[in-house]
Amino acid sequence: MDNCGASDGSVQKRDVIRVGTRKSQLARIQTDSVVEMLSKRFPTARFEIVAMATTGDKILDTALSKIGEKSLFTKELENALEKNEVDLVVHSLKDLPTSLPPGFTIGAVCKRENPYDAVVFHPKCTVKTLEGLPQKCVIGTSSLRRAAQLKKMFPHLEFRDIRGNLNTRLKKLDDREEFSAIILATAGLRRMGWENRIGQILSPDECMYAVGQGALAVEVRAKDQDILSMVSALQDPQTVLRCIAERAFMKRLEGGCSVPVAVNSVIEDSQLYLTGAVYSLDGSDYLKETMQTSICSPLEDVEGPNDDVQHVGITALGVPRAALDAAEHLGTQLADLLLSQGAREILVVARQLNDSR
Ligand code: DPM
Repeated sequence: MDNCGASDGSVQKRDVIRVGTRKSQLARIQTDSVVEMLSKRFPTARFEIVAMATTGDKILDTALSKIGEKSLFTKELENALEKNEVDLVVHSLKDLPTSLPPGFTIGAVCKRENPYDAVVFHPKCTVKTLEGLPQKCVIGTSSLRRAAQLKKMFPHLEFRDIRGNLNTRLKKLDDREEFSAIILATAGLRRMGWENRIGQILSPDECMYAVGQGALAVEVRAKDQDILSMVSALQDPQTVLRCIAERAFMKRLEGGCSVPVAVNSVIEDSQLYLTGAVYSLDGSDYLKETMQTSICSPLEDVEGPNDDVQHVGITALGVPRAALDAAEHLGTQLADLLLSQGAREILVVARQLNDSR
């Protein structure tokens, strides 16, 4: 008799668990890795992957920051979730808005990869640091966040939009003489198996990362207790606390992928540290602060289980409620501090300038 594996009998009742994904190669790789982790923990469950093209995949010629739509990569997948065509969907957390539509939740945030940005140089480029590149070299990025920080740090360089999925961008870099280098997330490059193309990983002093960068999120129907409890096996408590703080910061600032907002978070000795910043488009004007909170929870979690509680769209079963609350509060407080120093004005101007480009 096959009696090995999953302790969760309820999930076993479904013959197949359907997993939705975007069609890009990176999305497929990310989804495969989540399915592999789930299969290890639930060896008798059967998974089927359903791939779909989203609006974000279809509009390849416009910079992300110019397409106001927040749910660019998520809407089609959420429709499929809602209609029970799929049971869970894998996303890069950084592509998920800080508020999900009602009925959905992020049931797991997996252990974070390296969240920092990396520089990929043109094959003919012998210099392997941004600092060392000659005057006026052109760097490709469509991220306002990356461009703002790097313009401030490396004023001798020029920055230009580059769009398309990772494969397209790398090809645009290699096949043309237009760009000396492009900036991409280290996590994405590693997952694609292109780590050998990384010339330099940017430190947080040079370029802080985007909210949620480097972490995979599993989106589910908020009421689907069986699937919620299954995916919660993938939850990484430290990653989830850091990402809740980061998302709360973004939410209070009313940011999105169309504003230059950056973060850096660290957990050390039960303290969660969050650094957050907002920039003008050219990086000349900016505000940056760090705050911390204790995430050491009392032994008894007075508030009881958190099945029904979301923190910035995340349901973190198994993580102490007090720590989740503290993380969310940290992000909100840090945003309030920056808002009191004039962050809204910086973001309003950045948004207007970007819209009129
Ligand atoms: C978001 C941004 C970018 C992606 C904006 C930003 C980069 C866009 C660009 C919100 N989503 O980072 O400031 O460079 O024009 C994206 C990537 C990954 C998830 C690729 C990348 C992979 C890494 C991860 C696109 N979304 O950033 O190089 O899982 O975090």
